[in-house]
Amino acid sequence: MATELLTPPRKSNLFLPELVYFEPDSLDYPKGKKIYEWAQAQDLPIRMTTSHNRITNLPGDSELEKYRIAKRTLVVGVKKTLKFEQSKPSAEYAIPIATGCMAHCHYCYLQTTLGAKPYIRVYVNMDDITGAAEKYIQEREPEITRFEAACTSDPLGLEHITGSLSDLIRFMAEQPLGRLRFVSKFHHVEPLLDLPHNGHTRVRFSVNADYVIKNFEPATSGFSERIEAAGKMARAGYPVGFIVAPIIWFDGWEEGYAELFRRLKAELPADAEKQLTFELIQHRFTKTAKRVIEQRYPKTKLEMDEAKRKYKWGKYGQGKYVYPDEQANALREFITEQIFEKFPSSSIDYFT
Ligand code: 0TT
Ligand code: SF4
Repeated sequence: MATELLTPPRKSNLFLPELVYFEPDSLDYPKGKKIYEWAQAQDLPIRMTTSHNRITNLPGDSELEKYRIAKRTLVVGVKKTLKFEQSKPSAEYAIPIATGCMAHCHYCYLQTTLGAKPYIRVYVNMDDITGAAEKYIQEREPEITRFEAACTSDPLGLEHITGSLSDLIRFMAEQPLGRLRFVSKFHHVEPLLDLPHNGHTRVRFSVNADYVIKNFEPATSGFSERIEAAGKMARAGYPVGFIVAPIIWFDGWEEGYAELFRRLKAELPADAEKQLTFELIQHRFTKTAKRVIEQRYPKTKLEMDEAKRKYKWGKYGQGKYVYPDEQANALREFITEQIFEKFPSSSIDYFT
């Protein structure tokens, strides 16, 4: 039977995996057991694996099919490394609760950062994870420490299965110097609305011009659903923001982005405007990403022409291609103006 934690997937596009793996030690934790019972109740094929690294025999006849199936495969495990990665510019640290995502955004950086492991991993040892977060908070006292929960996944899209965002929200509510943030392209916020959050969790919805959503973001929630969810979270007292990413230069981009802010203004309840923040991220790609994207989404209209871009050296690893200064400035200036015209009391956290 499904438990109170685990809402059975009923309506809309709630994610239902096609295959679920468990690492045996995950079943020593209540969350592992609950997910196991949920998978049984959903009649999903269940397999055991000693380690996610050994999942080599995923079904699929071609590389492309294997990739698509992997994105619908859930691996339930225990997070062993409790050293958190940095997460500039959005937060001090990335807090690990999941990696991988069921959506198919063509530009997604997880295609390269997760390498050959596009399946979805979720972790069940939440007490270890929040324990580590407490130590990071103490190290920075009396400064506030922010944790980003959406660096390697879209955690809201998995919440009906894991309940892990709810765990983090409750935990952070009690941390005077800890803050949580996450970003999503999904709208299933119901489980979060009644939680005690103490204003310590900022939710951001990823939004974009219609052209970008329609062409590059398959298997995500629609624009209106995301805005409605933002309104619900604002009314539940959460600080709310928007990430406009990736900002793309396309024919008609000015009208496309102007329309985005018109719709945001029209659909967002007035009370959501308090504490509103924007994060602006221009499209970028690496050479590796381009190669992978062309294999996985061969018909994509995503422009990835190195000759039209500016090369930005990476501190570690390979550099990335961003827009040349003239285009980047035009995008930044236009979008900044739109934001201050429509939401004069909001703030822009960064443009990157
Ligand atoms: O194209 C993706 C770019 O978006 C990355 O450079 C990070 C950036 N980003 C993503 C961001 O500026 N703000 C965010 O809130 C993100 C949604 C989350 C994020 C991810 C972050 O803020 N900082 C990060 O360091 N990341 C990590 O970047 C996750 C992943 O390992 C890496 C990808 O370059
Ligand atoms: Fe990647 Fe976010 Fe799209 Fe998921 S929703 S595929 S994490 S860009």
